[in-house]
Amino acid sequence: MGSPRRFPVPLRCKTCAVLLVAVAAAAQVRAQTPVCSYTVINSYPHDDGAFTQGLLYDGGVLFESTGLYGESSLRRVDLESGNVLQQIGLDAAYFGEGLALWDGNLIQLTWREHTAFLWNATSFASTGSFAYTGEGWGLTHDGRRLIMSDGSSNLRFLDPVTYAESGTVAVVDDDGPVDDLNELEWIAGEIFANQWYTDRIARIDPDTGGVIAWINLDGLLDPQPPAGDVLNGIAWDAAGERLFVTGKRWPSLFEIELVGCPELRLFFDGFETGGLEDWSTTQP
Ligand SMILES: [Ca+2]
Repeated sequence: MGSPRRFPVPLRCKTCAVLLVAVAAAAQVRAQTPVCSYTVINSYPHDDGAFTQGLLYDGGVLFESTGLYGESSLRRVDLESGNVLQQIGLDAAYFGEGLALWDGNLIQLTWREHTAFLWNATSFASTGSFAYTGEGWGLTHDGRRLIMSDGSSNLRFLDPVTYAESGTVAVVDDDGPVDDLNELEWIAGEIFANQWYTDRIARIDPDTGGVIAWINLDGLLDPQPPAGDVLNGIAWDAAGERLFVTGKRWPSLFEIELVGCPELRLFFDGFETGGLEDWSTTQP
């Protein structure tokens, strides 16, 4: 005599149906990644020779890292005029990339040279360097960890003192993994990331990697820049709550406000029960 079935066949089929509904519901959650827009608050001059790869705002000025071999630089820039107040060039063997400010040092990544340079943020004097594996694209920090992109759909977390990698998060939206994550900015509990060769910025939940919303910046620079001179450069004035964006060799840098977006993570009282936990079940 065979052992009795745990469930009668009809119930097992019903269980399958419930699972299918659950899968469909999860897909529905992924299909709901909001896409929001922007309005321009201010427009400022930007050096159209600056191949922007890293941008941040601190102490009333912008710091900028520019790329290309033989043209890479570190700059202090006046916001209002766009004038370059201070600049050093990188050796022609290095292609400048992401930029973050930590404990008085500017940390500047390089694209394929596996080297991050440390510069005194006041004097721009060299204060060291460290090595990492893979490519360097964007860099920011959340107050306790450096956050780095490498062109993939993963973001890496690095210890800001030892530079050891402490973890990664896979970034996904309704369409799956989000590749080509580029320049980064930590804003009110979220990671903002340019996606290379698009006019979009992803707002990423740092815990789950889920894209909270896309910001569509289509049409921000008019006329359209030449191919390759893409949107890249996000800076946040935390004190003034001002968001700045620009692009590679763009003649303008814009202060924008978001339109039709979900509230920023730390500004949203209902975050803890806001349903973002659903993302943890939809990551590949
Ligand atoms: Ca930035």
